[in-house]
Amino acid sequence: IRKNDQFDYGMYHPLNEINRWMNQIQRDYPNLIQVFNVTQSYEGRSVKALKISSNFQMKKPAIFFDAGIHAREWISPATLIFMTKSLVSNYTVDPTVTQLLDFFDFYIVPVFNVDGYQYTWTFDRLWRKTRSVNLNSFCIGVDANRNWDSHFCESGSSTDPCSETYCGEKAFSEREVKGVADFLLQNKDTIVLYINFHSYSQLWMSPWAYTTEKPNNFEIQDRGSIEAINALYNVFGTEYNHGNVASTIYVASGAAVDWAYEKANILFSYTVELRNQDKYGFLLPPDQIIPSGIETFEAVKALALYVKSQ
Ligand code: ING
Ligand code: ZN
Repeated sequence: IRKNDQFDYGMYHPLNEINRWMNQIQRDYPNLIQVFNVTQSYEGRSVKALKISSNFQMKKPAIFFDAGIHAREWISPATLIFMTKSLVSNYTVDPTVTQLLDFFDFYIVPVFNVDGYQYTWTFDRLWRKTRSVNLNSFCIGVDANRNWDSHFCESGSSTDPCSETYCGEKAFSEREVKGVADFLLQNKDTIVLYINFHSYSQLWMSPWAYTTEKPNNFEIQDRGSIEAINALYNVFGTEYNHGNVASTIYVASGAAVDWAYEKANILFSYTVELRNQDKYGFLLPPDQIIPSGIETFEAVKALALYVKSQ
């Protein structure tokens, strides 16, 4: 049997190839994967997700991962794609994966900002925002990680449509953001762990982003980050830092990680900055995709086990 072997996990792929991969891996693992549309983008593309479950009849606690909320951060979709394959191909093979898949359902959105991602392949490799047209401005796009309805457009975000951190006309002005947020709310009673993947800087972070004050649950959340980065370090010695977003990187409001914790009641809400520290920035060479996938998968497994034990 051919098992999805035409997809090269060690390369970056344009959106049409990623969508084709989703359909292919669903066909290869029909008992473990269902592909569905979360929402439509501004330009009318589907924002697709995979549900990974060892039993689609059961309603289990769920884990939600998204990548590519910022278009240029190519290592995030690539890492999530690799981790998806690792999850399904290790079910009944690796006891930890088996245990996790029998306990949790996984929802995975490999490319959140589909219009922006496509644009980075065709016109501007360093595009970050969505591709929506702004009123009263020639500048395009909104920062999809400043557009959430949690301390919307307070500090660390801009009201200037030409800024890279433009928050948008109003919270959830962006269809992609609204669509993912609605999905999280619809599954509020099951989702226990949320991870929003970015690059770069090698950081594993928890709320808050909007203030340097720490939430009540900071200790229990940060312990999860420590579990994750220790497991990650043990693979190739890659060093990650951890902490609350605002103290670890900078203050930013209207972010996914804050909204998931505050409004969707997901206690274990994280945002991760993947490889590398600063040598390549967003232009991480493709030979780092598989190492990033392997180490991040170990981190995610350790974090999921920690969440399961809480
Ligand atoms: N960094 C993130 C950004 O949106 C971040 C950092 C994460 C801020 C989570 C707030 C919440 O600016 C990158 N590289 O995009
Ligand atoms: Zn980002």
